[in-house]
Amino acid sequence: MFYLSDVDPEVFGALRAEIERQTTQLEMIASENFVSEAVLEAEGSVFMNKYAEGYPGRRYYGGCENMDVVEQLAVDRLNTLFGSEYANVQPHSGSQANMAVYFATLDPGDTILSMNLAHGGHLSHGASVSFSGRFFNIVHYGVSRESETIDMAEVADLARKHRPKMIVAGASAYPRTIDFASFGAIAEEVGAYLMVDMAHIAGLVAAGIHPSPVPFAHFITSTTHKTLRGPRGGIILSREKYGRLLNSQIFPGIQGGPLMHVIAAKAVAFKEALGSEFKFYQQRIVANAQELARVLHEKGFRLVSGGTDNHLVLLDLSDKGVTGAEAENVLEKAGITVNKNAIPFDTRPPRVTSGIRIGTPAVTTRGLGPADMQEIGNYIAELLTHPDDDKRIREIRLKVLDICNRYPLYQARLARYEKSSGLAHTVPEGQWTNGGARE
Ligand code: DSN
Repeated sequence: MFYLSDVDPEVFGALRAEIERQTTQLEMIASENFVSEAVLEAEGSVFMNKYAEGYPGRRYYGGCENMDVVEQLAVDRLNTLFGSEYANVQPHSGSQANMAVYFATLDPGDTILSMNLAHGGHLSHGASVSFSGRFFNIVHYGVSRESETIDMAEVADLARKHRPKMIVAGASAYPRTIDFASFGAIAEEVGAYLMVDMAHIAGLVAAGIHPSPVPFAHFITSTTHKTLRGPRGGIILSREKYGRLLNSQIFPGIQGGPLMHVIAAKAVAFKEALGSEFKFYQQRIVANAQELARVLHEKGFRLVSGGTDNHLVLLDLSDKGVTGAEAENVLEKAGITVNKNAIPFDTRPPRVTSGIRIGTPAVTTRGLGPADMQEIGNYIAELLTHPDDDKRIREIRLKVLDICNRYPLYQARLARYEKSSGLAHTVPEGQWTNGGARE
């Protein structure tokens, strides 16, 4: 067998280091998660070798019968999961899912009304540095200064004034429930399409914990790797009547061959999401985030919007003498991984920020519950209050390691990596071997 450790020790070294990092730190980046072994197996498979341009039953290559099986499974499971009529599982990412919807429905220069990135929106919703901001005329809504929640009156006013062809709802740093029904009513009133990008909350929606956008939106996009806990990738949901348009916009419009190994992994993840445990998992994500919010609030930290309804909390550090960047750094030293994040009306630049975003999907996958959140909340508060106290940081790092040991992750994989290192090549020099693919 040609193990990675033997063929490419440098890549293997990085892989080993990464699994060690993932297993010995508390992953609290709100957009990340840990997939199951079954998802990893499907993605790291010979599905990778196949071209399958087209759609099930209508491919541009021979030999696609097994591709048709996995793609159809993914589509059917996804429609069952969200109660949608049409699903496309080929987008390589959330950004490309969004691009396909825009390109299928808008002309360059058309107006999109979407959430401001600085208030928790997303790059692909019209930021000037993204294709979306370059191709279209963007008008942004934001959150109200008082409540720090989406100001639906402002959304309605802007929609009436600018008559956008599309309204986009969805966010990447918004801790509250999004009112998709109101967005739908505003879109209908002004004759706009409504696109909901539910990437962050897709798992909560699938489990019925966040209201579904499916009854209200013309188009729904998502990634598959956040709360949904699948492989990295994108999806589009819609009504059957838009199916042909969306299919042709993904392929050949903006993509070539679908990543069939990723689609196989998506199919597996959707099956897992249809299972009875998934709802419990999503409920626990929210319970964990709310417990974390409670502890941090009790310790004197200000939470944007006062708390959370979902999987993340946004912490305002502007009165704490520590920037978002510094906070990210000190937490990382102690083994707690988060990201600096702008808070609404932030006065600091995006590379510094006054906030951090903390999410619970990955630690919940690991098995942590509200009591652990209490412990972690206390550590976060201590670290952010004493960011220069190296002794304290080291002590907390050990306590974080202890939590990680209590909730092990990818143990069988780790053991396999141990075994697979140090094997010698068995092929005579100069002989063509296909790198072992024929074994
Ligand atoms: N980059 C993702 C996030 O962290 O929220 C959104 O695509």
